[in-house]
Amino acid sequence: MPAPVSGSVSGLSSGATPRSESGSVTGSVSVSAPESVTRSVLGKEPGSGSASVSERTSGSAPVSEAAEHAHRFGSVALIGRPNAGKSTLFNYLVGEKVAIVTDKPQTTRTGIMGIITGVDWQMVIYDTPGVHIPKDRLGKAMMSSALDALERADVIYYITDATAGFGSGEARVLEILSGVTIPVFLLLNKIDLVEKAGLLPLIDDYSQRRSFAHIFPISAKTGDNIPELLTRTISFFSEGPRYYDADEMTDQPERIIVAEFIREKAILATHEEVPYALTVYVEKMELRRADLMDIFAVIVVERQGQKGILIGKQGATIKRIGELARKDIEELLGIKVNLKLFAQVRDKWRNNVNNLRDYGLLT
Ligand SMILES: Nc1nc2c(ncn2[C@@H]2O[C@H](COP(=O)(O)OP(=O)(O)OP(=O)(O)O)[C@@H](O)[C@H]2O)c(=O)[nH]1
Ligand SMILES: [Mg+2]
Repeated sequence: MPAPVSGSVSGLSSGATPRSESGSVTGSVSVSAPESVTRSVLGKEPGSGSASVSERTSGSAPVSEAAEHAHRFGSVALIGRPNAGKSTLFNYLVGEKVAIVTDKPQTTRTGIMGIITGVDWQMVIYDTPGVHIPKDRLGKAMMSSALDALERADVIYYITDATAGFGSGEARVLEILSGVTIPVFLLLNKIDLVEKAGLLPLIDDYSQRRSFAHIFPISAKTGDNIPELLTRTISFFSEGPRYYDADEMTDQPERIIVAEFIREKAILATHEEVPYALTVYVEKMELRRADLMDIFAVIVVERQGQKGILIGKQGATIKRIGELARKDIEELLGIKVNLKLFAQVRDKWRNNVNNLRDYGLLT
């Protein structure tokens, strides 16, 4: 495992997307674009719920080069406060929407594995739930899955929201990272929203609190500085084979991604405590014809009142959730979808271990 190098900062010198930085890359590595492959997302057994999603329309990465170096392989874990932009960055790097993203904190509830493949490198990346103080068993499970991902990584990306200063939430993340000896990159995210001059005091502040292998101001939304981030990350990887096919994006079963897409729309359509009190599971995915799939899914809430909010006046809210989710699912699966949503009340499911297991939130 390479030792952390003393911190240096990329991408503050020019207004445009910076080119790769000079000098301090460890070893020699060529970074090439993730291979762009298009094929059916359904894989071998449509609707089985166990096939990996495998369509890729990536365009986010640097220019292709011939493979001149030994192939490298490594893994990266994302960590950070809720809402910092971990899932946005994860999707950007994977090149497709796999993780759901909302403006509400604690959106991600489990670890999500993604695969990024270049000509002579491959990276496994783990999205994680945001670091927070757990209030229930779900929160505890979320924090465990965040910590688990750190154990499996060669490099850690600590993502912070550059529009916010250092606070107690960030202190909690640094506490978690205090025992970590693998390289930690600090990513100051959302720089599309801040003046670059404002980043310098922030970088100074963070650098005094911990030593980072590297600091990158980035935008997970626009991709600013992400090619440079990839180059530097791969320079920390060891020689290793390609473990996954170039067109694999994740090991998440389709059934789980479908449930997550529905949850995203349900979170966005509801307010106050409802987004946190809901979860989604897919009951059935069944091909009716080669080009049409029936999907039956259940949105679980904790109380009758929440069910009323979820359904809305004359069913308007759940109908809207279904329409929006269907579009994303059709894009994911590449076929037409008939989506049927049901609402169910399960009292205190967030504190019930059996419920959490049933909903795939606890292993
Ligand atoms: N402008 C801007 N918005 C961003 C950027 N990255 C993320 N966001 C927004 O920030 C919000 C939170 O993004 P997520 O990716 O869900 O954050 P997260 O860290 O995964 O959050 P949790 O899953 O709750 O831990 C969403 O509204 C994103 O659109 C960025 O680089 N620029
Ligand atoms: Mg997330």
